[in-house]
Amino acid sequence: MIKLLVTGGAGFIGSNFIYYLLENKPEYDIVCLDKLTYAGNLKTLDEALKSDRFRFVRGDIADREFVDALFKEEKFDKVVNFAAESHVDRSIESPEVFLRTNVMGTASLLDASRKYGVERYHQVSTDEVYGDLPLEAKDLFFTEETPIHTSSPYSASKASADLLTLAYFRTYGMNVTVSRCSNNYGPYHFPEKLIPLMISRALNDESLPVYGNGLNVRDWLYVEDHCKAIEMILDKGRAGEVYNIGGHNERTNIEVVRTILRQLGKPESLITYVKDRAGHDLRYAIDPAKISRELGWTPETDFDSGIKKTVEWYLNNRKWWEDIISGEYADYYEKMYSNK
Ligand code: NAD
Ligand code: TDX
Repeated sequence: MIKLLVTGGAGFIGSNFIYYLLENKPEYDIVCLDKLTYAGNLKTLDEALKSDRFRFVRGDIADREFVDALFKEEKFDKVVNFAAESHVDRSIESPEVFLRTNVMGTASLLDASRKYGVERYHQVSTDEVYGDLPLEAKDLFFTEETPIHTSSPYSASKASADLLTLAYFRTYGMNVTVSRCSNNYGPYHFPEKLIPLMISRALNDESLPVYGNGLNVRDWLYVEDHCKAIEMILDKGRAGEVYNIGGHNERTNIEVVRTILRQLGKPESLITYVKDRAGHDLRYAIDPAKISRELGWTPETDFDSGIKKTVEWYLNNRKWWEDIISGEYADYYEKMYSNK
C-alpha cells in the first residue's frame, strides 16, 4: 500500500481526487489533512469517511509543529498538496492569508517531507502563474517554458510556492513534481466561483454578476480529468518537472453563463454586467502536449458534456450548496467531532 497525504481534501478538487483514488486505485491508503476554512466542507467527505482506506485530520499546513508530528506518526510515502486559499477575488481584498497558507504552508510541507524521507511530493498549481494571453492571439498557449508573470496576490502566492518546490529539487535533490492546471469545474465546486455561483443563483432567480464585458476567456477542464492527470504524475512523473494540464476547452465567461441559463431554462435577463475585477486576466489557454506525450494523459470530458453533468449534479445535490449558502455547513465539524 502507498501511504498518501492529501492536503486540502475537504475542498473542491482535493475531495474529487480522494473519491477518484478510492474508486479506482486500491493501492492508496489516504490521510486527508484540512483546516476546514470557509472553503472546506466535511460533508463532502461523508462517503469517503466510511472507507477503511481513508482518515481525516483537521489541521493547518502552516502549523509547523503540527505538520511535523503528523509526518512523524504517519510516515507518508507520498504527499499531494491541494490546500490553498484559492479565490482570486478574496486575494484582492485580503492578500495576507494567501501568503501564509499558499507559501508558508507549502514550505512547512516541503520541510516535513524532506525530514521524514517522503518518496514524492506533488504541488498542485495553476495556469494563473503564467499571467494571461491576449484575446486576439488565438494560436498562443501556455507551455511549461512560458515565463512566470503573475497578476493577482493569489497567483503570485501560487508562483512562489512553485518556485520553492522546484528549489527543493535543485538544492536538496528532493523528488518533487508540479502541475499547472486550467480552470476546473464539476461536483463540490464552492459556490463563490463562476460556474457554481451562476448555477446556484440562477436556480434562485437571482441576478448573475458578469465582470466587465464578459469576454474574458477561461480554459475549462472537468475535475475528474485533472484528478487522473495528478495520479499519473504521482505515479510516473519525472522528478523536478512541471506538467501543464488542460483540454482545449476555451470559452468566454458570457458563453459559459448563457450555456448554464439555457440548460436550466432560465432567462438571459438575469445577467447583470458589473464592475470588472482589478487586474482581471484576459485569457488562459493550456498546451498539454508534454503530459500527453510523456505520460499518455488525455482529457475524456469535453465542455458540452461536462457542463451538462455539472448542472445535473447541482440540481440533484441542492442541499449541499444550500447549506453552504446558509452557512449551516460550518457547524458540521463541531457536530461530528465534538465528542471524538
Ligand atoms: P478550494 O478552495 O475548494 O479548497 C481548498 C481546501 O484547502 C479547503 O478544503 C480548505 O479548507 C483547505 N485549506 C485552506 N487553507 C488551509 C490550511 N492552511 N491548512 C489546511 N487546509 C487548508 O480549492 P480548489 O479549487 O479545490 O483548489 C485546490 C488546489 O488546486 C489549490 O491549490 C488551487 O490553487 C489549485 N487549482 C485550482 C483550480 C480551480 O479551477 N479550482 C485550477 C488550478 C489549480
Ligand atoms: O461573479 C463572478 N463573475 C465573473 O464574471 C465571478 C466569481 C467570476 N467572474 C469571472 C472572472 C473570471 O474571468 O469568471 C471567470 C472565472 O472566475 P473564477 O471562477 O473566480 O476563477 P478564476 O479567477 O479564473 O480562477 C480559477 O481558476 C484558476 C480558480 O478559482 C483558481 O483557484 C484557479 O487557480
